[in-house]
Amino acid sequence: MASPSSLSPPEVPMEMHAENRAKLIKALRLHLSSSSRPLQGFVFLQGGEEQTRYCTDHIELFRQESYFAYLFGVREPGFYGAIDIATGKSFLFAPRLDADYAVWLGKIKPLSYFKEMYMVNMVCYTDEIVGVLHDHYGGSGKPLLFLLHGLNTDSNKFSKPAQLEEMEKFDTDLSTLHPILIECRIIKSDLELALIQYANDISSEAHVEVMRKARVDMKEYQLESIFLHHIYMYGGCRHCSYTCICATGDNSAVLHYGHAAAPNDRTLNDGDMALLDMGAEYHFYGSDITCSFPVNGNFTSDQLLIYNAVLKAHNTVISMMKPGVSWVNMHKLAERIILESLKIEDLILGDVDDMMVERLGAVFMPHGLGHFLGIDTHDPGGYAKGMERPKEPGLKALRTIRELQEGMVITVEPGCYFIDALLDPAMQSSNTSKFFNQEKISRFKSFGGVRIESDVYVTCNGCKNLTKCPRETWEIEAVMAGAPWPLDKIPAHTDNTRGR
Ligand SMILES: [Mn+2]
Repeated sequence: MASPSSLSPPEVPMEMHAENRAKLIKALRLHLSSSSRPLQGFVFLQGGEEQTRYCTDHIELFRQESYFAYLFGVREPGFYGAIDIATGKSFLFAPRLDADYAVWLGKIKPLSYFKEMYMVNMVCYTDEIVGVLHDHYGGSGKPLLFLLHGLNTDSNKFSKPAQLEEMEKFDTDLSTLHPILIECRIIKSDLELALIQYANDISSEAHVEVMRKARVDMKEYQLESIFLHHIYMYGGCRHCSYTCICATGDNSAVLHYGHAAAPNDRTLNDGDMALLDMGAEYHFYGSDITCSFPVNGNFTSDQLLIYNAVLKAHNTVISMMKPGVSWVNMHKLAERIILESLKIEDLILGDVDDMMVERLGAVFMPHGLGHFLGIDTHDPGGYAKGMERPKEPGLKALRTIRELQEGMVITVEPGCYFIDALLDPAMQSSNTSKFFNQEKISRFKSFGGVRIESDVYVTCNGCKNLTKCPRETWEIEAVMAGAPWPLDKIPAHTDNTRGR
């Protein structure tokens, strides 16, 4: 039987993490020399800890902390890692497991296993950290540890610096490492890009599978289930980058639908739009893809109108992306294209420049155009120190305001939604009520929304879309009617059995 997938999980390139470490040390040394500081000390990170479900002994499936994953690729919990700034030498510190581990959780691996697996210079136990780092320190006095402390501008939470009982035996620097490590993570290497591409490939294929199998009267969670099965069964992806958003009907106007209190449990109705935002993660690197389509397989004229407005914004932005382009301008461009399309169809009235001044775009697209993607779905670094978040509606939701640079991976995800909580006040406000064709808009009250989201890599003179889903409405209708994807791929069996 032919596999429903053309893919198989690629080998994990551990040398990628050695490259990541080398990149960090190079940048850190450059920074230290430029501020006339000695090239000594250790980058010192604590990996993630296993968590239990509240007070129980139910252990949640562990996923490594992202900065630790970036530098060391370690999948086990309870590790520490260090990199010697003077020599570039890398160290891992493994927890000493008790004999019971071997009974319940499997053979206890020797340190040599981790040394080989993770391609580091030395592996010791966590209770040896103080001794090992003191032995290897070339400077005088206490060894200096560069710890990770800084703000995540998406969550507003701080990364937790490594903790150690005997931290008083070291000098610590809490401010240098974080901004430098973030700059490293923003620009992807070829090996990182290959993993993000794979996560995109398997997720794109899974989205197509969902389109093919979606039927009226199914439940939203069945669409989620088809996706999860495909990425795991054929892609080896045990984790998603984020909780699946499988919204249909008016749920598709709920931007982060799918959470525990809205668990993808609605029945699909004839005439609904579906908005499916789902992405697989493979060896820590993720994808973030949204497809929107009519659940019955055929677009109505209203659905065509909204979908094509969003698609035009998506395609135009991608056609403009290259190094040096301002992301704020791309966001405004997407807003303008959506507003122009709504105006052509008389949903809104008046001058689009005036609408832009009043920030009308944010009524239909309250979120930002896109965000960095990598080990985290919202990869860090959107705002470096000193970059100020815009205050205007819509723009304040931007997760980055940087100019594009070669090597960035960023999502392009314009959307157009009919959200009562935004539309009602805008239609009553003295500044914006004049723009709305109340009668036409009311027809879209329970429409929900459309989002089209692709993951895009910025090249030296343009960009490359890593996502390979059907996007044109006729492509979606063809795939939902059973056509192969890509459309020009003729299945082998049609060659001989359908002779003409
Ligand atoms: Mn996204």
